[in-house]
Amino acid sequence: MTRLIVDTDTAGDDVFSLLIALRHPRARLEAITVSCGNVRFEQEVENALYTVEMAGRSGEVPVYPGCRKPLVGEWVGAEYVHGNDGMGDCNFPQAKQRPEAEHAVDELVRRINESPGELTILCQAPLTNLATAVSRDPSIAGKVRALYLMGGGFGNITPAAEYNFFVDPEAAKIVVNAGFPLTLFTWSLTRTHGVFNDDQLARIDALGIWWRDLQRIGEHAEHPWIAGLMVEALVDSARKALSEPAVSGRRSGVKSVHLPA
Ligand SMILES: [Ca+2]
Repeated sequence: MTRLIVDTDTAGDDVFSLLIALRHPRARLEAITVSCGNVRFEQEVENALYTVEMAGRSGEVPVYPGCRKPLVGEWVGAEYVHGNDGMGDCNFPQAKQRPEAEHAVDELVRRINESPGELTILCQAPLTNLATAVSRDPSIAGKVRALYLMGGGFGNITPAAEYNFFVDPEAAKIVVNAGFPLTLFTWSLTRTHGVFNDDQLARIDALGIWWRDLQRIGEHAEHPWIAGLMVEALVDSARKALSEPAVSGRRSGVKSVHLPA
């Protein structure tokens, strides 16, 4: 059983990994921490709460609001990609579960210290929360079981800058050099390998479920294997990428994977 914390700037893309974490039988998602990122901060929090509810886990997984702006630079949103609500302008209803009163940074420090060597952290947003947490308590870098980051690689903002690193480059520098047992999944990697193959697409098509409905996976409890299928696709992609990296190396314990777009 993998004990997880996911740090997210919840928009439609982050919803997929949250759903996997919420539904996978071998994952225990213990907390969601929200960072500044894709859309207006309060909306990101609502999107995370709505995702928990749609996964049928309302009230079971706490959502902690974190840093509302980058460490140094100005916040840059991505509403032009995700819609004003971050969910393709679906304007979903407010979830019953409400955000926790505690700050995400406090919770990261507390939870990692309380379970040394136990927690896997997945960061899929600008790294403001984790950078602040490890600046406050550098010992947490040596206490997580694994840290997975989505960031870097060829850019989707500039030719050299991927969004998460672009929005808070100072935070990225702090986290990458903090000594975490880090595996980095770049934007280039997600564009080339983070996709379903033909066989997996055929199995989904056979269900007669529209693609958009996959974002409401909680309503398809009769097909829980979809979450497994998504994991399968991601793990398969990661395995291929890790076995064929164009660039790899170690830096402060970093395993970096960087494939051409
Ligand atoms: Ca994200």
